[in-house]
Amino acid sequence: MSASDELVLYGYWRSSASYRVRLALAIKGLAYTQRPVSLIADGGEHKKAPYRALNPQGLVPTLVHQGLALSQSLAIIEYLDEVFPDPPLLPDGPRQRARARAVAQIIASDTAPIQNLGVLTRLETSFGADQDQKADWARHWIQTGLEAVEAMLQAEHPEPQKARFCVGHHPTLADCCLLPQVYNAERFGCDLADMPTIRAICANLGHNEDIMNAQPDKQPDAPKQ
Ligand SMILES: N[C@@H](CCC(=O)N[C@@H](CS)C(=O)NCC(=O)O)C(=O)O
Repeated sequence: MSASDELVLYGYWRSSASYRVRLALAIKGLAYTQRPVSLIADGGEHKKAPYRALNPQGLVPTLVHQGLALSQSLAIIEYLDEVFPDPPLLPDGPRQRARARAVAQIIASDTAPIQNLGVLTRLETSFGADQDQKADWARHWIQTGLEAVEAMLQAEHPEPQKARFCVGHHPTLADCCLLPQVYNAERFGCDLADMPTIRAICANLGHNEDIMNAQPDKQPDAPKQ
């Protein structure tokens, strides 16, 4: 049995952090078993003791590999890159690696956490925000984060429409973060018209069948159409 046979992903179909890890697994061609954790059913399975035993923070995703439970999507992706190095998920050289990590962190550290389910729920329960106000909040922070990413990517890609990947010549950690954030952007109705580099990269990544199969709607726990 190869090491990859023992990968188990605990995630939720619409979770952008879970989507990041699915993309990394897809790009590396790694087989894995999915164990869906509903963030909605019964107040959220992620908050219950059985899941917290695996992930004390009570957030998805968790990746279990050979008995080791790993949390935090960026840490998981870097772990996968170290244990299964081909194809790599970081570009060549320190400059490009720093760029890829910066894009990933704008999204995973400075954007997604402000618009995740827990924050939006707290806006409602503590401050009385309604659906429209919560959506407006999410849209604002996603728009702000993606505008910064677009500006960074334009520095990498002088001809935005020809951009294929965030950094370098193959999909990286940065692309694993970009696609889920754009999915969220579309969900909340952000305006991506002035983001030609992001749109070109997403369109290019969309040609890859493995990447497409990692999309939220294609997951076993997604609502049936
Ligand atoms: N920094 C974490 C974020 C994990 C996270 O926020 N997961 C969300 C789904 S994308 C979650 O579990 N939300 C449940 C909640 O907020 O109650 C990572 O990158 O893995």
